[in-house]
Amino acid sequence: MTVADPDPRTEDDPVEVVVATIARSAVEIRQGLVGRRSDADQENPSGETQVEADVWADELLADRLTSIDGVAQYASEERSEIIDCEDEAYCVAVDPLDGSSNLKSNNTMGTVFGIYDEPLPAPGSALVAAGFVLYGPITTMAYARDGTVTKYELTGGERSVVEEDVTLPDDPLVYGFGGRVPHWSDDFREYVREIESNPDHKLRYGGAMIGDVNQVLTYGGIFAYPALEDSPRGKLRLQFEGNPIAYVIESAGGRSSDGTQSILEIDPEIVHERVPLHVGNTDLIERLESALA
Ligand code: FBP
Repeated sequence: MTVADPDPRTEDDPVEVVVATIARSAVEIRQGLVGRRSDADQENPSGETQVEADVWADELLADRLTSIDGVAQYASEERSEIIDCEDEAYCVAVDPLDGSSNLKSNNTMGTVFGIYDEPLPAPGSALVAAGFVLYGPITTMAYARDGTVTKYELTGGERSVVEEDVTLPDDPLVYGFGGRVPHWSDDFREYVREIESNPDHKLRYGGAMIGDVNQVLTYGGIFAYPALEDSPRGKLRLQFEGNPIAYVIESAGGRSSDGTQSILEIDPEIVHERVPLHVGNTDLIERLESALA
């Protein structure tokens, strides 16, 4: 089935207009990566060096999303300030290019989005929809709303449904864990050994959360960027990465955790705060929480 993305001028559900706008923009973002692989000589609010494509994709999404009726705020991992719009209703948080350090080596990356019905920073319980675009051999989108996840292929102006009611396979296959191994806690290292010792499990780690999470969504398993000794809150950002990914995985029947509770239950204090992120099949996350307790 192919869905013609709604025309923002006629569609009256702002959430669907936001998603359609991201779907359409993603195809352009992918094309615009060519020639924008160099460092931008500036840092994002988390202190990471931006590449030209990070800055460009953020500006493109900011322009388009803030002009949608019903969008109250735009926040991005790539800018310090939230953009306030005159409208009320939905607040959109994006990571315009997740995993952009993979651009140099031409590996997978993504765009992540969360649509909240509360001002940012907001808890994951305020999400009304979330999803991500994966720039792989094919550009795909996983989109969660109302407790269901749909996967699409994006070709520009159209979304072709490849799978409806996506759920995590029951038998977990893949695992991927970020951060330097010497900086993992002893308890986390022990848990990883247990996961690795299961002959049914395979390591799949690509250095871009979206690529790694999409493998978990496809094959079952676990992805984590845990708390580290030199960074107790891990690396990933709650508003832009943690909450949207937790929302997608929980909508697909899996679980998320910061080590003790669902990511979606965390009350944020600041827009750019980090969170230790663990997502995947329910039994693997439950075992993780016992291992870290
Ligand atoms: P960016 O959004 O700045 O690209 O950072 C997020 C990310 O690239 C994740 O996609 C990935 O899981 C992680 O950082 C890898 O980080 P590192 O290579 O520094 O461990």
